[in-house]
Amino acid sequence: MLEYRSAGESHGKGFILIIDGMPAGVKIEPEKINAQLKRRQGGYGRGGRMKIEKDRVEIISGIRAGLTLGSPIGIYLENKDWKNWNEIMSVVGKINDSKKVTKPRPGHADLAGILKYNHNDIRNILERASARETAARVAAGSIFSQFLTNFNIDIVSHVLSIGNIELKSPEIDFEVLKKNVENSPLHCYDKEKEKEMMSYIDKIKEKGDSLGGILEVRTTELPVGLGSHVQWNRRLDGRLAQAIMSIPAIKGVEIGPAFDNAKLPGSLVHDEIYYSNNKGYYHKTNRAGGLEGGISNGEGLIIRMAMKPIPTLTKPLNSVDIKSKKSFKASIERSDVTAVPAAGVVGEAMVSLVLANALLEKFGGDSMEEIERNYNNFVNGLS
Ligand code: EPS
Repeated sequence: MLEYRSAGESHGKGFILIIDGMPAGVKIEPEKINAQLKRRQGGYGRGGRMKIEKDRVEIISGIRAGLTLGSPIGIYLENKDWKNWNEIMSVVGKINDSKKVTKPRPGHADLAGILKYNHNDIRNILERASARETAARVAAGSIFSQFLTNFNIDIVSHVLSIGNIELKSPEIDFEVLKKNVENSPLHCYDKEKEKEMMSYIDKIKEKGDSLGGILEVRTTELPVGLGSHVQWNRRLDGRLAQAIMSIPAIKGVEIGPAFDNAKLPGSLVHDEIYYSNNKGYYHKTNRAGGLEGGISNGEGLIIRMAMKPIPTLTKPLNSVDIKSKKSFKASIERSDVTAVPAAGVVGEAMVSLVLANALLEKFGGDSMEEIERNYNNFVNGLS
């Protein structure tokens, strides 16, 4: 089983991550990880923190001469902002009462977190709840996607809406979509709509407010047979939904056009099955989003996610101070206006994790050679 864990706080020294269960002999290029980290840091609408951070990985273990060893992969990711916080975040010493955060922000983990963990300083919750942690996920995700490349699986994300400015999910080839989205400030395939979204972000920023949106993650065609219908927790759709919903601020998930499909009769929803000698079984449509019965059906994956607006507002909302129990208006100076494009990069990482895991379950082995043998054996045996 492929496992990923991280440790780290937003303004602490940095993040450490461990990936366990990666087979030996997978080619890994650290610069590809750094390129993904850069993509996550970008995207129109990010705030001041991203000017401080320059995310790059330091690989500690598990990779030698560009290939995985089969041992745990350890990675360190520095927080450049730590130098401004090392006193407040110090491992030793005492926290001065005046430095404690006592004003919970609506929409954050602040209040539920301190009640659950019995803290009287909200910083003890917000530091780990911060979306800074998603940088570690993206670093790990790049390792998973470099593994998936060996099976011709590529992943892309793109923005379908920012606030109420929206686009249709496009009927275009994966490669065309990827090309259109590359170097686009909002990871958006339509340049005109993108301009509209950007000026909307500017307008909302002036008002001290924030925006959410809808994103889509797509993959190239997956091998048939990942996931299984036989047990609830082996269904790939359920596993993907859990992984996507674990991204901070993601509140909805949809596989294929699920919510539109729900309004239509079945005859207009289900993908008809065809066969040809060179392709084998195939579909002409992909309204199932690449999954049937919790199993990949040979088509590409299409998964959408809804992100709520970032809850750190410069515009105040009602809250209660946990020390005085008095009402106050919550406000905070530094924040992103929107992190929807960045969430897409995190979505790609989470999809990579689930797919790499499912692929290893199906074709498992300890080395790339062994997995490739198993994979080819299965794929060549399909009739
Ligand atoms: C975040 C608040 C902001 C974001 C941060 C997530 O950071 P700060 O409190 O330091 O201004 O920039 O995101 C990142 C640091 C990142 O790398 O994505 C929050 O409260 O979740």
